[in-house]
Amino acid sequence: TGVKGEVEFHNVSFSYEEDGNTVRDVNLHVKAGQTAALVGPTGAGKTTMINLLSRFYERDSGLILIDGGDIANVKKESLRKHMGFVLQDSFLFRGTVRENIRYGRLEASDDEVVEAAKLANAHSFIMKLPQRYETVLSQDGNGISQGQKQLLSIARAFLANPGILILDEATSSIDTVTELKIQDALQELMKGRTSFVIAHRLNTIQKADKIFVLEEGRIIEEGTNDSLLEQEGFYYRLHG
Ligand code: DUT
Ligand code: MG
Repeated sequence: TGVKGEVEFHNVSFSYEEDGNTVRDVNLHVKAGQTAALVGPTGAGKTTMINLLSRFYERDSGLILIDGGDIANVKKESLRKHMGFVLQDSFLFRGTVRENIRYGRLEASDDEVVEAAKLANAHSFIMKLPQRYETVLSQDGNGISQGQKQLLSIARAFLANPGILILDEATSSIDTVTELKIQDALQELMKGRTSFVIAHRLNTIQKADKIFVLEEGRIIEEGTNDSLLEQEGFYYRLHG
């Protein structure tokens, strides 16, 4: 995959506008292969942290390191090649299912696309589409459900085989069967990769190696589910 996936933030601050800080002096360390959960109220800065790690925005100060190297010294395209994104609004484009899974990775064979779709639990629904892998999707994925869109973005991530995964868990309701397929595929996808999960499901949060609790751009607590519950702080009041 190219990177081991150790991630560090050192005194990182950022704001979208001149005034106010959206992310304030954040420090975090996630070892290669670990799962980090970002939790906290709306507007706390969870998505912004991910935006900074993937350089959709540039930090104002501090350091962000991957495997000890400053991400500011890496081309954005090379940086994102090592990252897989499974987001709430998975980004589909107008094109066939196959093209959407391949996502510009022209070297991937048709067999590899199908293999990735199978790993993502997406193959069976794809085979029921009118033209199967050749079915043309519109940008908003007409004719397929929210959950199926997520399965496609998981297939894309399997094919890309990134060292670092970014997951933004759905808050919208997805039918139980698809939800189980998503959970099962994600568990497999996360194996051996550093994962940052903007977590809403209690189950995901509890299983994380490290939970970071954000409030108003700061990390106010961090630890495992057990250690945070013991602390009886903010996390305890949210989830205890
Ligand atoms: N913000 C902006 N401009 C943007 C995005 C966000 O000013 O383009 C502000 C809104 C909020 C703060 O930054 O006050 C943090 O937003 P973020 O989206 O990071 O919060 P979140 O923790 O991801 O919230 P949610 O749980 O609602 O997704
Ligand atoms: Mg967000």
